[in-house]
Amino acid sequence: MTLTDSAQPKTLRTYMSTAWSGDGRYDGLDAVVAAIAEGAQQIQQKVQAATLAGVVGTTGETNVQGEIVQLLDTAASDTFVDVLRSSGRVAAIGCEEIEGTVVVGDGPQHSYIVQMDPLDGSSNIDVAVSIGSIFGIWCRRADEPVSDASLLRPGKEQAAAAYVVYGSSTVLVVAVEDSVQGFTLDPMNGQFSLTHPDLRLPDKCSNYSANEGNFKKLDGPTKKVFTTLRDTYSLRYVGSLVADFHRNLLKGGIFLYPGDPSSPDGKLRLMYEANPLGFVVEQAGGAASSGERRILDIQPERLHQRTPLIIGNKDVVDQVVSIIVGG
Ligand code: AFP
Repeated sequence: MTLTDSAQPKTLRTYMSTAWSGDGRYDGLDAVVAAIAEGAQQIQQKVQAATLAGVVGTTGETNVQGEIVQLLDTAASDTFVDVLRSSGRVAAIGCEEIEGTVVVGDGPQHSYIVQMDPLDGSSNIDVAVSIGSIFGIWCRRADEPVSDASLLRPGKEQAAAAYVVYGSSTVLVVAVEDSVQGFTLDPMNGQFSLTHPDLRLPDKCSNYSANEGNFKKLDGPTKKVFTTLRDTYSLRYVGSLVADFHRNLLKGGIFLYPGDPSSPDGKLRLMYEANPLGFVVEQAGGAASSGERRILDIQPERLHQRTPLIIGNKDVVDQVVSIIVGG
């Protein structure tokens, strides 16, 4: 079959200019998402060429989380800060790799706050496994000067969220209220086009994604969660949150990274992992919980705080939470 012009999928820019045009809620959001797409295209090229260019491996430093920094972590952080600054619409950025608030603009047009994990799953780079980037986007409060406090907003106040998975193809997923759209990068022309319109979680949960190697560290109720899931679903675990989340969004599934008695808050970060993906999953009909409360209701206290995360099909998230709460 020949692909006619009318069968060509919409580009990201065309999609945003039609779907968001004239809607005051999204004023300037297209510039922020276009910046994320531009950064993703640059990172995709760096990821593909990393081994040949000699930029795999570590910088020899640890980040604010105490984790080993990969060379590409730093490149991705610098790239996304640059493109978001150039968008002219972002006031401040919180970033996994940067301890404090990055203030990039304080004018009236700088109306968005972005929280990001520029390269998630980076320990998978050296072994050619899928990795990702994650973004939570909040509207800056009117007339508020930018400060550290501007970043400590609950996830339910997000205006939008996005993630990129750098896998066998590079896919950008963008969510705003009641809408989740997936765009695939054409590496030949650098354009993202709409390939996964109106994403909704399938009704049936097929998979669970969790680090089974942590089983012996878990408390009794959480062990019960794992054994229950094992009895019912297939295990699929990449070890890159974005890759695991994206598969579950498309196929139906639940991802969990719970706390344990030695790390009650688990491993994942609230502001730039759990909140953005929590926003995406809710717009797609799913749910995200810490086990104690809805992720998007958590009032953050620190930029880099961690949270347990249970995310995916709502019925299974609810089932897991009831086992944890029931003890
Ligand atoms: P890295 O960025 O250090 O590879 O960590 C990835 C991650 O933050 C998240 O993407 C994974 O879901 C999770 O950690 C995997 O953690 P485990 O290796 O403990 O299973």
